[in-house]
Amino acid sequence: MTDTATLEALAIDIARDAGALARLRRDAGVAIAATKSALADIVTEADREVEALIRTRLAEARPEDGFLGEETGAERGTSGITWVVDPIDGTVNYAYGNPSYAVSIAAVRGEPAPETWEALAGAVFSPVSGELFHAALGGGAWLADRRLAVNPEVGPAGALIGTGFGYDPSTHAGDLAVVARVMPMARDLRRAGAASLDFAYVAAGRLDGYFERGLQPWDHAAGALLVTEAGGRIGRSQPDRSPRAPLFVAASPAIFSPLAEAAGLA
Ligand code: LIP
Repeated sequence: MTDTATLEALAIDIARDAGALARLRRDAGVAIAATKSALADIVTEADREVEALIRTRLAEARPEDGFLGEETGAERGTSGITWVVDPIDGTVNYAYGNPSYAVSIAAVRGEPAPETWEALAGAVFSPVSGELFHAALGGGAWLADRRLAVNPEVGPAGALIGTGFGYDPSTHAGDLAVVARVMPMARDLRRAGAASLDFAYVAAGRLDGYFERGLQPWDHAAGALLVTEAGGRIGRSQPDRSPRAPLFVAASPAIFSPLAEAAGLA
């Protein structure tokens, strides 16, 4: 039985190397390789190269584990553990040269389905800032060697809340309607463009809460563990209760319930 600290250390080690490659390729100039679900949903050659590095290193270290990556899809393993990977989260930022992007690597136990898996360890590495957020189940959430905790309370000016919008333009009106419902509790909004960093910032107390509809498993696998290990709460709409893409809410206990209600978390 692999302990979670071993998985966390592997995620940290590979995230650092993957992030170094991503930054190297960014500095050399980025080529858009293709569009995916919508014109705005792009993949760069670096996304593919970085995921290949991560996949190779994981296969060398733990050949019996499964893999679920944004760019190369799923491969089942035999160990009961699956690695859920976003090689460059914040791809549009990356393509524009905006520093808000991250490598997100998580190890989960059970079926590779967000509704049922148990996150065991994760690392979110921001190559430009050099910040590496990491967590292991039961081991706390950390920024390097500093223990993280969500904000215990919201200030009198209101909550600082992160959000995001999907690539499909037809979803934007609905997203903006939710923003209008959330604004009365907010001092301001932030839109980082990389979900894994939004989750990490909630865990670090840099945001009081975050919500977004339409995240993919690799966007949230590591970040959600950071939040819960930092004392925060995670809510996810149930797919059987809405045909729409799942809604995620991550927040300190101080505002989770009002944010989840305003965001429409059934
Ligand atoms: C992105 C998320 C972001 C969301 C974007 C996109 P990607 O992931 O991190 O929060 O708003 O639409 O899904 O595509 O850069 O890996």
